[in-house]
Amino acid sequence: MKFEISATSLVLALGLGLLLAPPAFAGGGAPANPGTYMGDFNGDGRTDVLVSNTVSRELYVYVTATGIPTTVNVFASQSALLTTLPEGASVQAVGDFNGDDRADILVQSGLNLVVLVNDASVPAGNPVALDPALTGWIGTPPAGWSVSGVGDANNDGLADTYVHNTNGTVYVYITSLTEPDYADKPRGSASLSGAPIALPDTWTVATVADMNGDGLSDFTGQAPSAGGFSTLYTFISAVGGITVDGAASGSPAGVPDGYGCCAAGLTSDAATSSSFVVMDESGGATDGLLYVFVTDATGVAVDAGASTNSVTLPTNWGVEGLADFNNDGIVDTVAVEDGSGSMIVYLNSGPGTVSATPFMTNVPTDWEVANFTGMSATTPESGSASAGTCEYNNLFSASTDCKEYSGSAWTPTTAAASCLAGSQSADPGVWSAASQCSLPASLGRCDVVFDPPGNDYSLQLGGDQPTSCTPAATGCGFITPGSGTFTPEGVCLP
Ligand SMILES: [Ca+2]
Ligand SMILES: [Ca+2]
Ligand SMILES: [Ca+2]
Ligand SMILES: [Ca+2]
Repeated sequence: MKFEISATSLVLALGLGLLLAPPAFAGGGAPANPGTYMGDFNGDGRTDVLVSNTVSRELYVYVTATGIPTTVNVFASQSALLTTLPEGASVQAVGDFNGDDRADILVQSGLNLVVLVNDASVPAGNPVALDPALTGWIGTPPAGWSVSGVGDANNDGLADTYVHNTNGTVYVYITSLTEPDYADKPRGSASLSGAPIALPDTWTVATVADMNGDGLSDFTGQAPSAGGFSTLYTFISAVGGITVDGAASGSPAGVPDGYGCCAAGLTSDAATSSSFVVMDESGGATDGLLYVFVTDATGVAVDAGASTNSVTLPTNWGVEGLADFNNDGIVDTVAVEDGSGSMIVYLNSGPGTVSATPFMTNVPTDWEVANFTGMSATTPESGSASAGTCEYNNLFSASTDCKEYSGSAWTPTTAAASCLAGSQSADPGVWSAASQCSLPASLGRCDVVFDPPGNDYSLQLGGDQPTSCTPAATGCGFITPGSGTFTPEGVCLP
């Protein structure tokens, strides 16, 4: 990985000052996090819904029927159980990673980001299925990084993966189908991927979507509340998808406190830029209200005249996301009732206009619409916090290595002491409070998990040794008192 941040984008992120006035909403309290993973799993243009069993970890797809609105709105004959995830694995996103117009599933297992590929050879009308021969691997972000969303950052028809870390750095894995050993399988490209920006570390990534309609996905950052509202800033992608067009970027609006943010999509026939939708989660007088910020053609400024209230959901109902269920080019609103599992789609014909509300299905007990995307006022982080890093001369491998102290038992004090003490195989190191190693051209990473856990750490191996990965992998296995798990894909790509 490269972590080069352009000077322009940094200035842009840190120089924010011009904020639009927040909309006049009452609000307060912490927003909930409704959201869903949805996509077109059978390639008919209608969005289908991925659900997961929270106990058995099975993944199931409800394929949306033609003829909405009617009384039966799920194709039972095409809906199917796709797979059972390993323990600890979770769905992170849905997108078309191999360009066959069928949705694929991004899963995180350990630190690995794996793509389960939808089988495009399934004949029309048959149950959707996965093609295990095409399973891909996007990359292995270090602990502390989490998936922000997916979009097509470089407009090549393949979904790309946005991740961010607790320091605010955003990184985009550009998907390739031509990487060595991964022909036809989705794989993060070392040469095409990169970091478009470092947000201020108190910001979150609110949404990933093509906001200005140029085919390149963009992302919107959200500031913490400034008292009453929090600022959004939309970073418009430049060609290639891993740099920001600073002149085209801007702040569309502020989100009132108590509102969940944001789901994005096209909300009218005439629209070329994406709108974004926020939801009142405050428990106050307008609880459940959806408000649609319609953007102008730039995608980064709100068209105040076109922005409007949408539906107000009943108590106990939550928005699961926005997607086009009837293939008319306008996103519809999916809502699910807590407890009953009843799923309804509000078929939208404009930003504030609902033309029908067909019932989709009942999601059974123990099943939920798979994982999270869509609205959030705060972006959840994964991985254990790092107590700091140590760069040192590894006497075993004769290389400059870096160690991240990542376990729960480390404190900055104990980790610094460990670093400065060195060991039988290392000279005393140079301690840093930074949470991430930043060696260039690493050979890979060694994750060491102790039993009982606590003093875990990760090593970035071979910072300046132009040798192969093999000795680094061997060195990983020598680490005592346990053994490490070597991956050639750590903080840096080879
Ligand atoms: Ca479909
Ligand atoms: Ca696909
Ligand atoms: Ca792409
Ligand atoms: Ca764009």
